[in-house]
Amino acid sequence: MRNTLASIGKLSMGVLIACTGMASANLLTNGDFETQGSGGTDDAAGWFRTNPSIVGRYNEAGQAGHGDWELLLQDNEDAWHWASQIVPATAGVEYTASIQMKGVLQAGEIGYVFMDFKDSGGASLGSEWSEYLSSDADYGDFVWVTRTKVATAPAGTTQIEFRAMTKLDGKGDSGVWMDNAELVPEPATMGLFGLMGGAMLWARKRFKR
Ligand SMILES: [Ca+2]
Ligand SMILES: [Ca+2]
Repeated sequence: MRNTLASIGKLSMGVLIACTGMASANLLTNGDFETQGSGGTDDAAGWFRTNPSIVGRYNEAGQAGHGDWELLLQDNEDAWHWASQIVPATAGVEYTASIQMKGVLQAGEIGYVFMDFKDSGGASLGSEWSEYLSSDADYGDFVWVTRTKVATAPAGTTQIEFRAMTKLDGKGDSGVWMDNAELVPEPATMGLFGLMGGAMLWARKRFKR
């Protein structure tokens, strides 16, 4: 009996290790904005920008955990602007989108971590996002915070557009810096892990005493 329990224990430890390994799989390229693209120092490799004169890489030393480069979204227009990436995705899978932000915002201005779920033709199937506002409890001028959104890809999803986005008012008195963008799917082996947990419970009940 002990052997049975020990082998179940070993097996689930192996599954647990497999899950831990997969949990850190960031689908985004250059989420830390450290890699320069072909368009100059303000171009972040792998990222589309709505307007290169408003959205671009920003060099800042001495920010622990942020390397040398961040993404800066400037307050030059009363409009939505973003840096984005489109990555393959699977319907029914839960995705966690997160990004760190700091800046100066006036009332009504917003920073977003944003996901748009798309079908194979590129049509939107729905969007999910989390907001960064000057009225947030954790807001302070130039204080880094993290915003996270968890959502399940709807039926028909084959890709996700991830956006690091702002809606500023164009008065030139605001700005949002973003860094360490992540888009992470739930571990594919989570179902199996749940199964193993159930098997262990059953084995404990069955063989106790
Ligand atoms: Ca960085
Ligand atoms: Ca402003």
